[in-house]
Formats: sequence, structure tokens, C-alpha cells
Amino acid sequence: MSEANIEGSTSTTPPARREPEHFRRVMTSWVVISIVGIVLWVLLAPLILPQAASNLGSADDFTLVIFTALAIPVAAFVFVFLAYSLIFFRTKDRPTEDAIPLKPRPGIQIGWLGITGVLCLFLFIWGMIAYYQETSAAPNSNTLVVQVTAQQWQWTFNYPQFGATSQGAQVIELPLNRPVQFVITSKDVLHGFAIRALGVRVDANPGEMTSTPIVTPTVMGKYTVNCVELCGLLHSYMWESVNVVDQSTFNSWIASQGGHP
Ligand SMILES: [Cu+2]
Repeated sequence: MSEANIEGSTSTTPPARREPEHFRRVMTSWVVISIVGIVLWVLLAPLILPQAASNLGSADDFTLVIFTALAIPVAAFVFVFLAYSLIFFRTKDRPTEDAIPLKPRPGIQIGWLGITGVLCLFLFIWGMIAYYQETSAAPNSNTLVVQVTAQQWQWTFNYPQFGATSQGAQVIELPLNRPVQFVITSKDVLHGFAIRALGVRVDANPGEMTSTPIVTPTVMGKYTVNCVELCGLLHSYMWESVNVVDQSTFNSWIASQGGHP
């Protein structure tokens, strides 16, 4: 009883109506969870994400970090409201009376549409700029061309600039810091050509050529090319090595494939 009049003696509301300030509690939890979530994500992302090994791969990872950071408050908003309602508005028995009718609150509706609209527009503009930056470069004489053929269930790679006469390599070998473009087709069904570390991914279509943007490998190492379209029984085995090596290793590899560097 002693706490009945915290607000001061001038209050005209009856004491029984004192409800906790739900909205302020929810918003405070939302802000705290969002900030903690964003900080954790930005700190942990470099440890969680696989290594990016090209200019495009690094740009893609940056986009991923920014978009996820923006999505955290949006997701937290929904889940905080849900969790708060489940905990604080729980009733054991069937409710015997109707809830208070909801009245339209134009400010909330306009705010929600406005904020999510601006967020979507930001993602769209970001995407368009990134797409332009990644695809606008034209190949030149220094661009290495790798022809990729997909079939159930293997990849073959050809290096037409080096006159390799073999049936095609079973792995991708790339010299460090040299721009490369992959030109892709399929012998049978739809496959998906993707090298996550290099930030390239494009469909492999039968009877058609598709190409990736020009990409420059920036970190030596061993990566993988995967098929990313469900293409039949052994789809999950359809992956090969991608080796980014120095120029002399690349030259001797080309020679070992029957080509002349
Ligand atoms: Cu496939």
C-alpha cells in the first residue's frame, strides 16, 4: 500500500489502472538487443565467414556484413514484441472478456511503412551500385579466360589462351592478381557454377554461354568450386579444387596440361 502514490498526489488516475509501461519496456529491450546483436555480429563476422580471396569476394562479404547488421534490429523488433507478449500478457484460463479494441494509429502505420520503405530503397540502391561496379569492367588482353563445362556430375575446365589440348583440366588453377573471367556452359541439365571464396556464381545452362564478372584472385590458397543447382543424384559430389598460385607455379601447371604458357 505504501507504493500507491509514487507518481505524486496530483494524479487523477485511479490507483488500480497503474500498468507497467509496456511500450517503453519493449522499446528499451529492443534497443539493447539490437545494439548487442549488431556489435556481436560485426565482431564475430570475420571469424565466422569463410575467407574471401578476391576483390569481388571481399565486396560481397562487406555487403553481407552491412545487410545483416541492418536486418538485426528489424528481426529483433518482431521477436522482442513476440517474446514480451508471450511472457507478460499470458493468461492461464480462457479470457472471459474481449480485449480493448484497437484504434488506427496513423503515426505508427506511416512510421512502419516509412522506415521499412527507406530500408528497402537503401538495399536496392546498394545492390544496383555494387552490380554496376562488379560487372562494368570489360575484358582486355590481360584477362585470363577459363571455359567451364558442367555435366552430370563433374566439371571440366579449359584454358583456350594457352592451347592446352587435353580433355580439359579437372581443377581450376589461377595465377595470383591476374583478372580472370569464367565462361560457362552445360552438356546436359541446369547446373550452378559457384566459387564462394572468389565471389562468383552463375547458372550453367545447356546450349548457352554465361559468364561471370571479371574477378581478380587476391589471396593464394586452395578453395572450391561447387555446383549450386540440384542437378541429379550425385549433385552433392559435384565440387572441385580451385588453386590460386604464383605465376611460375601456374606456368608449369599449364605445361603439365599440354599447353604452352
Ligand atoms: Cu550440377
